[in-house]
Amino acid sequence: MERTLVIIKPDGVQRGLIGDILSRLERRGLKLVGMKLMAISDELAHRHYGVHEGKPFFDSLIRYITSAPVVVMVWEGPEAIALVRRTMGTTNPQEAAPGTIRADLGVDIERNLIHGSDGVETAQKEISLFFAPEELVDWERSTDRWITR
Ligand code: IDP
Ligand code: MG
Repeated sequence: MERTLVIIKPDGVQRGLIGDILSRLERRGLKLVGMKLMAISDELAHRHYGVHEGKPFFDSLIRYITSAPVVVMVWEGPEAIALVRRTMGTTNPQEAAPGTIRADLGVDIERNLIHGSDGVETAQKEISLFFAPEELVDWERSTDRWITR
């Protein structure tokens, strides 16, 4: 079982797409174990996107992610990290496969709606950046046995 950090970025919130994006992950069968609406501070943005520091799009990325509220979530499931990334689609919506969130809802690489952790270590690091342990809920879902065996 894996956990992954997902962020509905400012464009997703502003465009009223929280429900659509959430619904795709929920219907897929992933389990929501943490969620909040928040503003990302400049400091938190730098820590979250530190790996991209020095790249030409970095300043613009920081301005974008701090420009308006976001919804941060932790989703749990088998292979949750890769599964979320495939449901998101590739970084550039123009190249993303139809049916993915980024392709269906976006057209611009700097307005690509959603973040998902890219590996087990980054997922753990990102989850702890955004959530205190007591904000995550361990719960049994009555439909679990109809989703996994
Ligand atoms: P990911 O979000 O698909 O994991 P990353 O390479 O981790 O993609 O980049 C983080 C974010 O930075 C992207 O989601 C996108 O918003 C932005 N970004 C990445 N590459 C570019 C680029 O070449 N031009 C402009 N923005 C970019
Ligand atoms: Mg990334």
